[in-house]
Amino acid sequence: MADSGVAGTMMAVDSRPPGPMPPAKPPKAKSSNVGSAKADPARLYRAVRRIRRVEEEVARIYPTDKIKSPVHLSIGQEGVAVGVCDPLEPRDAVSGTYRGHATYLAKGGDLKAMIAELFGKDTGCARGKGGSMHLVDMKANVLGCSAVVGTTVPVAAGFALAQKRLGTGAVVACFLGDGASEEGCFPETLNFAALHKLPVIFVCENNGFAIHEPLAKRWATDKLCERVRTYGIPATRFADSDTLKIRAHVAKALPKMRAGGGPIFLECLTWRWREHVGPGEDYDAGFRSKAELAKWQKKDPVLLLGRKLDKKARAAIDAEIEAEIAEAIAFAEASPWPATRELFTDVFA
Ligand SMILES: Cc1ncc(C[n+]2csc(CCOP(=O)(O)OP(=O)(O)O)c2C)c(N)n1
Ligand SMILES: [Mg+2]
Repeated sequence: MADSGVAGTMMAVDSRPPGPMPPAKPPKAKSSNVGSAKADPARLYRAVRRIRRVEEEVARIYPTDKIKSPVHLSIGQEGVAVGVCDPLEPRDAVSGTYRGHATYLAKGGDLKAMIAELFGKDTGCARGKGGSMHLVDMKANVLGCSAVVGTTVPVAAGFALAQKRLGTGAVVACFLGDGASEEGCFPETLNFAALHKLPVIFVCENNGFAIHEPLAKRWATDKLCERVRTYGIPATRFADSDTLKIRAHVAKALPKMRAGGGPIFLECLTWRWREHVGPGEDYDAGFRSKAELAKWQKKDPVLLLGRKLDKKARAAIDAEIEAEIAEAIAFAEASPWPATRELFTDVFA
C-alpha cells in the first residue's frame, strides 16, 4: 500500500496578488450548509450523505485512472467536518489535511472544482496542479490542504491572527489528524494561539492511526486533551464524534471566540473505514479488525442522521445529491487539461 508521504514540494494555491491579506469575503455557495444558525437534521443529513456519496464515487472512479492523484478517503469520519462547519459563517475559514474532501465540502467548497481537481483539469480548484491532497477554495474560505502532515496548523493560526488584526470577528477551524499532533508545529501553534488569543478551533480527528501505526505504539499517554489544556486552551473529547454534539459545542463556543476569547480544542474519536490511501480496505493487513469497523458502523453519521428523517424526505435529498454529483463528474470529464504555459504559474517551490 502506498504511503501518501510523497509530500510533493510543489504546492499550488489560488491566484491572488501579493500584499496585505484582504478581509474574508462571504461566498455565494449554493449547496452549502455554511452559516446555519440552528441544527437542522435534514440539512446535516444532506451534508454527511453528500460527502459520503462523493467519496464513494471517487472510490468507484479511481481504478479507471481518471483521477490523477492519490486519494485519502474520510468515509466514516464525515460527522466531524459537518458538525464543526455547520454553525460557521461564510466569513469563517477552515484549513484541512490531505484527507480533506470532507473539510472542503462541509465548508462550502465548490464540488465541480473539487472533482475537476482530482481529474487534473484546468477548471480544478488548484487549476489541476494540486490534486486531492491540496484542495483550496478561497471563495468559501477553504484556506488549503497539504500533503505535508501538520503544515496547515500554523497556516490556520496565521490566518486567525490576520482576522484578529483586521477585526473581522471570523474564526478558523483547523483540522488535523492524531498523527499531526506529534509534529513540532502543533504545540508551537497551540502556544502561539493561546498567547495571542487567536480565534482557532483546533479539531483533531483522532482515527487511532497514523498510516498503520496505532496510538498505543506512538503516545506515552492518550491524554491529548490534558496536554492541550496546559496551554490554557479549553479542550473537549468526543468519544463517539456525534455530529449533533460536536455542532452544539462549536455553536456555543463561537460568540465568545468572536469576541476575543481565544482558541478551543476538540479531540474527536473517529474511524476511517477505508485504507489509509486509496479506494480499498486494509483489514487483511493485520493491524486492525473488521470487528472494530462494525462497532463504528453503528455510529455512522449518515445512518444516525438519516434515521431522524422520514423515508420520503431522505429519498428526495438522496436524489438531489446523486444529480449534483453526476453533474460534477460530467463537468470534470468535459473540462480541458491545463495548458503547457500553466506549468510555472502559481507554483512557489
Ligand atoms: C511531515 C510529514 N511526515 C510524514 C509524512 C508521511 N505521512 C503521510 S500520512 C501520515 C500519517 C498521518 O496520520 P494522521 O495525522 O493521524 O492522519 P490520518 O491519515 O489518520 O487522517 C504520515 C506519517 C508526511 N506526509 N509528512
Ligand atoms: Mg490518524
